[in-house]
This record gives sequence, C-alpha cells and structure tokens, in this order.
Amino acid sequence: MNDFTIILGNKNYSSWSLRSWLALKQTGVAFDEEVIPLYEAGSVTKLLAHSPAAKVPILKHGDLTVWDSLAICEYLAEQFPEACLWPTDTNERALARAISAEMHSGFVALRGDMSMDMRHSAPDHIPGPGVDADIMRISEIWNECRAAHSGTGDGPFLFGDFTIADAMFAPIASRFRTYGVDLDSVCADYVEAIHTWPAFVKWFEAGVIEPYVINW
Ligand SMILES: N[C@@H](CCC(=O)N[C@@H](CS)C(=O)NCC(=O)O)C(=O)O
Repeated sequence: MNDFTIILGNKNYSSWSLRSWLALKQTGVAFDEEVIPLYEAGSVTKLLAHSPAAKVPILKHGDLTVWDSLAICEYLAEQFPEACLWPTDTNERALARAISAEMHSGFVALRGDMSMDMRHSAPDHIPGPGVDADIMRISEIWNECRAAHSGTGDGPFLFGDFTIADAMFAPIASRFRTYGVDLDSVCADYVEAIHTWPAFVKWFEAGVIEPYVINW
C-alpha cells in the first residue's frame, strides 16, 4: 500500500476527479486509487465511508483526508514543491490561482450543458443558454496565458510547463472535443496538447473502456 490514495469517480465522467488525479500524477509519487462508480444504488454510502462531503475526488495521506479538487491540488503543491505544480513566477502563480479558482467556481452553464463524457461524440450539439459566453471567456483565458508562452521554447500548456491550471482546464478541453466546439488555433492547439499529454491519455484510455454508464 502506498502513502497516498486517491478516491475517484468514474473516469469517463468525473471531471473533478480527473483534475486532482492529473496533479497527483504530475508529482511522480506512487499512489493507490479506488474508483467509486457514481449515481448508483449505494454510491453515496461508499463515498460517505471516505468523506463526510460525499463527493469525489478524495485524497488520503496517512491519517489525513482532503476532499475537493482544488484543495487536493493545493495540498499536493505544498507536499511536492519540486513538482512546480504552480508556476514559479509570483505573478504567474497568482494568475494561475485566479483562473483555477474561476474554473472551480464558475462556468456553470457550460458544465451543466456539456457534461464530461469522454466516450461520447456530439459534434452537432447546440449549446444551451449562457454556454457561448462561457466558451468565449475560456478562450480569452487560454489565449492570454498562451500569448506569454508561445514561440518561447516553453511547453504547450497555459504557463508553459504543466501546472494545476492545466489540470483544472483539462476536462474543458475534453468537453470541447466531445461537443465539437469551434476554436481558434491557439485554443485548438491547447486542446491537442491536453489530449496528447501522457497522463491525460492514460486517464482517457481507462475512462472509455469503463463498464459504467450514467444516463443523465
Ligand atoms: N467542488 C467539488 C465538486 C466535487 C463533485 O461535485 N464531484 C462529483 C463527481 S465529478 C461527485 O462526487 N458527485 C457524486 C454525488 O454528488 O453523489 C470539487 O472540486 O471536488
């Protein structure tokens, strides 16, 4: 048994689980994982056995239980400073935290209308009310971040190298692909960078072959 265990929802659907799992993978630490299939009879009882919040993701480290995707990411950033889960530059770190928090608390229309469903393809999906505004704001964020790092020899992520901000936006990249969202070249390149990131590929491959199906 490893020191760290992460409790996750279905990999095909659980966008909050994906975020914390990507950050944990980025640390390089060995960890155990347990998937609790969500929205089935008995799911909540299983979640409550791990956390009073009854939501995934949940991180366990020794006697400590941390729930909530962003709190887990912050804890991992503290535990593994060498993994640079936040940008090293102070201003970039503040910006990365701001956009991660904006993701964590916002884009409600998009999250409701375009659920993460990695094995699904709906290129003709017509966005519901408020979704276009969310897409425009996300495109603005991605363009602003990438403008400072494209053509610099840095990596393809929002702040060059992979950070928590990318973990937070990775499920959006997945949704944009599933629902055939039209993107400018900067955003399209970013979606591609997420989809070819080895950790994301690993999660995706496990998600699409899961037996569980949620009928929303
Ligand atoms: N704000 C929380 C949201 C967690 C959340 O809503 N998780 C969903 C799955 S993606 C869940 O556990 N749903 C199970 C339920 O509501 O019964 C976080 O960031 O971790």
